[in-house]
Amino acid sequence: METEVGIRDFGGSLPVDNVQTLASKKPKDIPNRYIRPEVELDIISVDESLRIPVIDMSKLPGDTDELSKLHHACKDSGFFQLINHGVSEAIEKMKVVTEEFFKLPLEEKVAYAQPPNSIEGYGQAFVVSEDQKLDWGDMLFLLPLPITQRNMSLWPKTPTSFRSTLEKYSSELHKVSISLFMLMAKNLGIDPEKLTSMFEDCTQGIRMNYYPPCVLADNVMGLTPHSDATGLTLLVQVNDVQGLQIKKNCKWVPVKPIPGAIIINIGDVMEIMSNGEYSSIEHRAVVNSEKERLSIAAFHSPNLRAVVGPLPDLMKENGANYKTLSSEDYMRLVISTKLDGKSLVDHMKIKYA
Ligand SMILES: O=C(O)CCC(=O)C(=O)O
Repeated sequence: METEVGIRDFGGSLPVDNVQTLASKKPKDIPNRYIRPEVELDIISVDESLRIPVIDMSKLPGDTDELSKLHHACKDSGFFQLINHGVSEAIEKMKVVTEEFFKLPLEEKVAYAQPPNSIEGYGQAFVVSEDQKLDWGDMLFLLPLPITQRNMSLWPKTPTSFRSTLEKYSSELHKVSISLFMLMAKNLGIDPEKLTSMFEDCTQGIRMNYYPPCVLADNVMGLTPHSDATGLTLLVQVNDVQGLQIKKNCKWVPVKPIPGAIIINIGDVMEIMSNGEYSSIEHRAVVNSEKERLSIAAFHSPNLRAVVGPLPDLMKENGANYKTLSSEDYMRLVISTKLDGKSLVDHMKIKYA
């Protein structure tokens, strides 16, 4: 019998030290691989007008003003906060088990360590060379969808409700993503089926991020600036410590999460499929000097039978602005490339002379 290929077969990250353990020793000197001299020079915006839009899911799809607000959020901002989404219970439970998992002793967490050459499990992502700068954070990355591809040996058994909670979270967030894809298709003037068919049986990755405090918080980076390689990302901040920043007009704008909201961002795939009508946005996570920070990102990517390229209905008279790759080749490229701003989507752009 032929075995189904999944993104966990496409390679992984090089093993690196556990940052939570390093931070717990409260070192005065932070190893050079974490030090990013450029971070101190970055400009942080205090401009309130650059705040990301808020979309009320309970008003959709009926309220045409809210629908139009969603369209502009996807076009102009690339990020928005979703309120009244109807999945609060699943989110609150997921936050609890995530915090409990990262509180476990290291010996228990490493039972779920990334196997060699795999992106799934407890560890770090996108480390592709020995001299690359490292992020000040650890993560647990799992692939709950497609269900046939789940590697249950990497799903923590402690806390005891972790698995059932993640299962529910995965299906609830997937449903929210499908509702958003349908609304976006409506706003883009295309048949919703043309978009949702690629995401109904999507590849869903859930990354639980743990950023320990750092004495040199202004010189390290929790998560390197990047845009997400996915269709849509649904992010929740677990505890009350801010750290997400998005890039606008060459400045970094801190995002203040509304309690209970899901932060949604357009991924590179959605930028490519919409032929540039929607745009993915570079973002990063900074570290706090005193408090740990946790977040959970749910990435929704097209199934591996799909193609990643501009949707024919959106090419209009000007043709394609991006190349087309099989979803499988696209995912292989994503996994083998280090995070670097919008470099991946730039690579996919067709540059006309
Ligand atoms: O921690 C955050 O707020 C951002 C997380 C993120 O961008 C990611 O996991 O890709």
